[in-house]
Amino acid sequence: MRSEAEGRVRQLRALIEQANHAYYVLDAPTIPDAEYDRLFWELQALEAEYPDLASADSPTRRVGGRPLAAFAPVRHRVPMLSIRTETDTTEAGAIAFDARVRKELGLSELDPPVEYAAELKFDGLAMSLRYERGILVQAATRGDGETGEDVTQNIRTVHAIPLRLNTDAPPEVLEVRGEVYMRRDDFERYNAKQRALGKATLVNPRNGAAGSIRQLDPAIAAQRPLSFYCYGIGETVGWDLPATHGAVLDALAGLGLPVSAERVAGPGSATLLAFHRAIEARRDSLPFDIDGVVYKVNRLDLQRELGFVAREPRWAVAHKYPAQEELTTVEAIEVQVGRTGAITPVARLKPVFVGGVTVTNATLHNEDEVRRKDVRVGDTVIVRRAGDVIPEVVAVVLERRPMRDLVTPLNDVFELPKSCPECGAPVVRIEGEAIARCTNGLSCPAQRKQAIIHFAGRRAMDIEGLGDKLVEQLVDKGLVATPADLYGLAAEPVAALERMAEKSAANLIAAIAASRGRDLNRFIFALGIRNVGEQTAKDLARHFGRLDAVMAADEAALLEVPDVGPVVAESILAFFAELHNRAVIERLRAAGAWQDGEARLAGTGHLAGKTFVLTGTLPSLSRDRAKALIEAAGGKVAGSVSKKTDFVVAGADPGSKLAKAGELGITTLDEGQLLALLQQ
Ligand code: D41
Repeated sequence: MRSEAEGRVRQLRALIEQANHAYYVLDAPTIPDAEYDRLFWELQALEAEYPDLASADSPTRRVGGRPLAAFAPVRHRVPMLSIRTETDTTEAGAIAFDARVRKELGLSELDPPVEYAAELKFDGLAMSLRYERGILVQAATRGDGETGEDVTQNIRTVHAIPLRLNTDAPPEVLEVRGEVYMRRDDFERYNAKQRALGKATLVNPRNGAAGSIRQLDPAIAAQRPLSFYCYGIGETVGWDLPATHGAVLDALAGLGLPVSAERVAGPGSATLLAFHRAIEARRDSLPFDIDGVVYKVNRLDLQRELGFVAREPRWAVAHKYPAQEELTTVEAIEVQVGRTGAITPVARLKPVFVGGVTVTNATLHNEDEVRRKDVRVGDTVIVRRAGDVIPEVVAVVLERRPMRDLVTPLNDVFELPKSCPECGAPVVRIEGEAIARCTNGLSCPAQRKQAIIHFAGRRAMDIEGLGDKLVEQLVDKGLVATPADLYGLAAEPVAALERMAEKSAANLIAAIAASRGRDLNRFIFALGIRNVGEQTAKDLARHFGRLDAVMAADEAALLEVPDVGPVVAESILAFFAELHNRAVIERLRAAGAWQDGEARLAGTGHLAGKTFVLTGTLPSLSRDRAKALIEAAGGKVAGSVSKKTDFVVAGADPGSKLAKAGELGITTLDEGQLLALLQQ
């Protein structure tokens, strides 16, 4: 009995670790969650029944043990050095590093380029993992580099970290160094869950990772979704050291350790520069935060030759990108009125350089967010600006809240105004909606300005040179009240505006004139109908062909358009029901602002009335081509599967749409079957 159990336990551990590796390291799950749970429960039951079969490397040990009173100190047998930060954040950083390395190696211009490795600089918590004879025996934080803290219990809860190395001949000792971090999607999901439960949220992924590892209660750490990437090694005994850094990482990956694929090796500073550029361009689309890239001399013998100064190796450097989060103070909290009347609280900030620009305003999203984050005037806050996203206040640094607010806690607490700050009309917040709105529509000058700014936008009528500041003046001076007024604008009064002159006024008038005759889809988008974005505008233009047909459509006719549902249809009907809007459109028609196209109404062709949904990659047809063929035959293509769907066309790697089709009993087609149907 016992020997049978022993065999099964070994088998279960292997199966579970294999599944863990596939899921957490390779990002390619091999077994369904339910199956994983069954294996896990079976293993737990066997270990409970035969306590002598329990072992430190069992996956059941990942769920967190007893809370600790304090972490025990761990002396690193090979110190964890720090990494020098290249001060020059421009591209010159890579060139300066290469020049230093060459000088220290005594190389001249005639010598060949040094080979480098470049990798990401993960923004988390540095760790040292100690494997003895292939088993994870200890995990320690970096601490001061000499002595860290024993966080083994918490690290066992990180599923990306193998508890046992994947090899039959494990080294006596292998210390792996890397960074524990939290993926952005895991961070968002965790916070959403906490918010729903009314519990504390994490400030950012880095704090999430560091804070979780430093939790004394491993059961709490176990609930935090953490990940890990290796970037080096510490002490090794009985391990065949590869010749290069790149080969070390490859070897670690071979042992089942998570190693990022985002790394390169190659000659000279050109390799480093190219990597720096390529990653900077993709920084915001990576699934986790990085604060830079790291350059390392690839050959370990050269690393040894270069050595280190003051705990920093001469053979490595961190080249950072502009920080995406900074501290500053809130000088005021005001509200902004958007195009659709949405009232958005905005923090006016002491100017701060973040994400590559100087930021003076940050959105607070809505009333509930201000309350939840408890942002008050005078507070020190963390501001985040990533990519082209609007800067936002991430959190308040409560330790720095001015004393008066601690004594009188309600000082400067934000309250949403009851009336619109621009026009004085009542502000209402419909139940169940996060956003409060000014009820005055286009009679509100703020909404009018935003409507005109949107109308002129690059993706709408694309009127060059008509920016926010100019629109503001045009509306304030009474020169323009609606988009239609733009087409009657004379050069003279425009030239008299601030920061304008004869030439710039003439250019503006010319740009307005040049926007006449835009395609219908752009014009529909430019109208700024609520819930009608660029894609819906295109769908409407393609379906109806002429604006009059869109305006005349009733709900049933609108619902014929692919991806138009009841909410969008309602917004469109409400917009055209507004007499004011109709009057503006008539004047825009007279100005020749747009050009009607050809209607491609569903209703003709042998697939008339049939709705298709595409999912996955088809072997030969592109998505656009498949859509065009279906529409040419009179069918419609929608984005999501519903009871209205007639066919789901599925290619490789289909999404949840295929499963939904199965649930609803909808016919699925492959590419061949679709083509046959089109030919009929
Ligand atoms: O991704 C990182 N955060 C990272 C950190 C990395 N990719 N490489 C690193 N390399 C080193 C040396 C060169 C000293 C082995 C590091 C760190 N150090 C490091 N992280 C925290 C302190 C030092």
